[in-house]
Amino acid sequence: MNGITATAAKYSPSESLNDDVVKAMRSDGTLDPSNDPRISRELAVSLYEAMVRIRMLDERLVALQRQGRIGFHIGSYGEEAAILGSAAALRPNDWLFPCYREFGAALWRGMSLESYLNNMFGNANDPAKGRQMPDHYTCKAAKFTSISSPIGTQITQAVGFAWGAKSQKEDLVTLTYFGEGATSSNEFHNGMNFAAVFKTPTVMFCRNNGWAISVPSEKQTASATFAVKGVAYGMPSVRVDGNDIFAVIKVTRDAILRAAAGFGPTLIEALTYRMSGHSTSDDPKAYRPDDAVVEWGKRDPLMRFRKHLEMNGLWNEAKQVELDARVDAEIRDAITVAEKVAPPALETMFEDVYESVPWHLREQCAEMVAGPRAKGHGGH
Ligand SMILES: Cc1ncc(C[n+]2csc(CCOP(=O)(O)OP(=O)(O)O)c2C)c(N)n1
Repeated sequence: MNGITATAAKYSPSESLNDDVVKAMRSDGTLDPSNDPRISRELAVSLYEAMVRIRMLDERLVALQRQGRIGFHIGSYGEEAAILGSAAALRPNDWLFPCYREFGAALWRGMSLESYLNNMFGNANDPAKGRQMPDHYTCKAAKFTSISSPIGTQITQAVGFAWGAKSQKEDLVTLTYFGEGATSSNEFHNGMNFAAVFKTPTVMFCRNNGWAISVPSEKQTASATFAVKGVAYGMPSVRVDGNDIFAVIKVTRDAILRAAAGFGPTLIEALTYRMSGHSTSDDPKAYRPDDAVVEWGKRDPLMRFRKHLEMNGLWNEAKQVELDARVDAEIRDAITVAEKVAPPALETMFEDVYESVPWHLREQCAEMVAGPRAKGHGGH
């Protein structure tokens, strides 16, 4: 799928952790040979294009929310390299157990833009049938499970799924995303302990984006780093520059191959930054000074990636202008289509739970469909 090859490495938890942060991109446009994932030029350009696409989607979806056309958006502005780099390292059979910021990974794995936007509008074609908030998409074909809003629950799901696959001798690895705030959850402890004890083929991908809504990462833990937590559970742990897509691919690929070879889980702490608010329901100006945002803006993953491609003759201004226009049109067209689709019919609310709907729910459904709430609602 991605032209990535490497051999699996076995290393002990304590050996794995040092204060170094894995980086690949150098200011002269070259890659550090020891951390170079050696991906093809085509893959690098596709990843850059995907990064631009999700950045533009983020901007557009925030605007749609502000215009009252969708109810909510939770984005990945600033965290695109961590998300796309890790998704690009997966093999086709591997599964993703997401948090809620990784729509870029779902799109990269094959979820269509149309399907994503159907969920954002909660329309009749939404795979979640409009029963979830926006940004609670799912795509089985992309091996991308549905979003877990309760913090950390996807971690135990990923571990259980991997354990099941291991017992059935299936060649697959699960990768689960979570923020550094989720390392304070019970699910993190349960998942980490079980994964390490049973050596499940799981990659624990922590996006340390500096914030858990308004709680800064330095107040989240008394540990020196988030990666060090993995050592206590007995698994190799690595810190990576989360805004360096090449380094992210390298460490994630190593962890996947290690897991697939039967050596168990790895914890990855990707150092990145949440450049916008937690979601469209949040105003970070209430708790965060602008200086850090300005500082991290200088390490913007998209800008760094573009610069690297330009220095290697793979990108230029004309290509950028063409890409911006193409992606803008693609997003606009897809929004126009998704917005026109009617909401799910009200009675669909009663589907998918009972094989035969009990009498009292049938009665409630009939009452609702005949009642005033149905007026003007799609499908009635
Ligand atoms: C069990 C639970 N408690 C609280 C919340 C409310 N909540 C939603 S997101 C969030 C912060 C999560 O921060 P982090 O894990 O660092 O992820 P990030 O949003 O930064 O990507 C909280 C507390 C929740 N969704 N679930």
